[in-house]
Parts: sequence; structure tokens; C-alpha cells
Amino acid sequence: VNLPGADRLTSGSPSPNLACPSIPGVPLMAYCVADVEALFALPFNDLLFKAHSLHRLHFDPNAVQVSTLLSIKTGGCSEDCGYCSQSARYHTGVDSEGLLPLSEVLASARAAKARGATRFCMGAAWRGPKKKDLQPVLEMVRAVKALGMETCTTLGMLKAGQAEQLRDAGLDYYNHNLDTAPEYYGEVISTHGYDDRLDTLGKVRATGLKVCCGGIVGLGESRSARAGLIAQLASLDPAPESVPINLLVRIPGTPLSELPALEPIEFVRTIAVARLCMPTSMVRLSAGRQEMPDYLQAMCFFAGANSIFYGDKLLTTPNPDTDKDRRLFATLGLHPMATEHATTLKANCAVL
Ligand code: SAM
Ligand code: DTB
Ligand code: SF4
Repeated sequence: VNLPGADRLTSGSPSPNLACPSIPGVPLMAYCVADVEALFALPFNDLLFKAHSLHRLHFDPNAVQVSTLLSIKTGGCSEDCGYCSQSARYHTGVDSEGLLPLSEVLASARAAKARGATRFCMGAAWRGPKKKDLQPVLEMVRAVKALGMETCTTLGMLKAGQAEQLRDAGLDYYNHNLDTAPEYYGEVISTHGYDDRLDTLGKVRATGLKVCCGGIVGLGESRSARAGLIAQLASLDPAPESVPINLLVRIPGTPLSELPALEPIEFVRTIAVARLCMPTSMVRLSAGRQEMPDYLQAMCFFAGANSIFYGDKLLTTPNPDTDKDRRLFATLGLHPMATEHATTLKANCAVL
């Protein structure tokens, strides 16, 4: 298959596409937005066939990585992200709470492990952690890691040295999303910018932590902006190990609550294009599954999604309950991906 960045598979590094106009303040992209838009425009069957074929080349098509999320610090956030229930600026019914005690976090992680999750992701509604905030989070990371689970945190923007502290405590992944294309970011968020996000992603990568970075669709963005988001993600060098694709959960009280729902087929296209542009990354079918019928999720798995959040809550909104997901896996013949399996596949892909 003739795909943008196919050379990445053989050479191990992206080739900058100099014909593509660069956006001020944003690194030159290896993926041209126009190339990604061309993938979006393919006939649906061709797009899905290409995406699924590439998916099978790199992954067991029936294995899905399973992570559980916990909000360790909910609400009261200083930022104004227009989709978020946790911004202090919107009346969403989500109250501001303090950091959860270690015992509660550990109990949650143990329960997630018992239900079959291999990774535990801890999220905090912060612009970024203050110095005093980080110590208790480091304790949580150490304790969850000691249970034998992979660890992930999403704490907002990091200051110098904080990524190293997290790594040294045993953190495996840091989640920090670019959320949308650079030109649309200011329509959704005004309290921080795209460069701030890229700066934190650079710090995370430089420490050797694995990067979990994706975005949200259904924010009222154009298809071109969806292509722009994927071009940005695929141009991170190396591409993120994990790419969450969130479908906007429309939260009453937020500025984006009244937007129309994204066309389901367009969502499947987004997953397929993410798979094509990031062949060896885990593509996570993230927020929005609660509203997706089984057949739509099945199409997403066929298009190349191979990880989910598992457990009846995301951060503040519902997720399908675990019984429902077990039935879905049984219906589709899917099985949870073992941690070592994911790592080995990634390692194998790196030497292809
Ligand atoms: N405060 C940190 C930050 O902004 O990076 C970490 C938590 S924040 C809630 C993590 C991510 O959740 C956001 O970047 C966004 O992609 C996703 N998210 C938040 N609210 C959402 C919503 N209503 N629908 C879909 N995704 C959402
Ligand atoms: C990500 O990309 N999606 C997750 C996780 N990373 C932190 C969060 C989804 C949040 C959905 C809205 C809520 O539950 O508040
Ligand atoms: Fe705060 Fe993160 Fe929500 Fe933005 S997405 S308001 S930074 S919790």
C-alpha cells in the first residue's frame, strides 16, 4: 500500500515533507495535511480495507489493550477547555474535590486489575501539577506499579524536572493530548496554547517516558482540522505509542454542549486514518463509547482501534459497564492484549 510515511517503517524516521506549508510556531510536519485529507476522502471500503490490512500487519487484529481510568483530582480546573466538565468556569455539576488519598487510589487500581485491566491511568484536573502536588502523585505511581500494572498519568503541563520525577517513580506513560489541529485550538481553549502542549510532550519524550497523545473529534472542527490533528500526531518523532481518539462527550453547561453529533461514519474514518498514519501505535477508542452501538465499535476495531478504557466511568462521565464490554468482546471474538504482547509487537515493529 502506498501510504504517507511508509518510509518510516523501513527507515525508522519520518521524512519531512518540505512541500507542505508550515504553521508558525509548530514544527515542520512529516505528514502533509493534504495527504491526510486525501486518505479521509477515499471511498469508505478502500479506506477500511487499507487500514485493516496495515493493522493486521503489525498487530493481532483480535487483541485489544485494556486500561482503566481514575480521576484522582476532580473539578475546579483553572483552564477553559470548552469541552470539559472540570473547568471551574462552567456550571456542569462537577464539584471541585481534593486529591484522593493513596488508599482509595490503590483500592481502585486493585479492583481494575482484578477485572482484567493491565494499565491504570490517573487523571488530575490541573493546568499542571504544582511542586507540592507532585509528591503524593509519585507515591500513587509507585504503589500502582508495585501491583504489577502499567502506570499512566495525565496531570496537565509539566515543569522542568517533573517528567523525570514521574519516570523515576515508575511511570510508564504520560497522557497529554493535542486535542485538535493547531489552527482550531484557539476556538476551543484560550488559557494555554498549542506550543505549551508541544513543550510538555517534548519534555515527556526526552525523559524516555512513553507518550500517550491524541485528541477529540466532534468539537465542530472541519474534516481538514481532523486531518490536521492526525498530521500533527503522526509528525511527532517518534509517533506517540498510544493515540486516544475521543468522541466529544457533550456536557451540559460547557460551551460545546449544543453541538451536533459527529457523523458515525466520519468517526470510523478518523480511526482508520489514524491507523494508516501511525501504523505501529496503539489507537485507543476513548471517550464516547457509551453512546456508540456495538456495530459502530466493531467497525472502529476493524478500522484499527486496538485499545479501550474499561470500567464504568471515564473521569467524570459514564463508560459502558464491564459486563457490557465483556459481552461485546465475546460477540466480536476479541480478547484482552497481554502487556508483554503489546511491548513485544512494538519492539518487533521498530526493527522492521
Ligand atoms: N488536565 C489535564 C489535561 O488537560 O491534559 C488532564 C485531564 S484532561 C480531562 C484529559 C483529556 O480528556 C483532554 O485532553 C481531552 O482530550 C479529554 N476530554 C476531556 N473532556 C472530554 C469530553 N467532554 N469529551 C471527550 N474528551 C474529553
Ligand atoms: C483521553 O484521551 N481520554 C481520557 C483520558 N485520556 C484521560 C479522558 C476522557 C474524559 C471524558 C470526559 C470525562 O469523563 O470527564
Ligand atoms: Fe482542566 Fe484538563 Fe479539563 Fe482543560 S481538559 S479544563 S486542563 S481538566
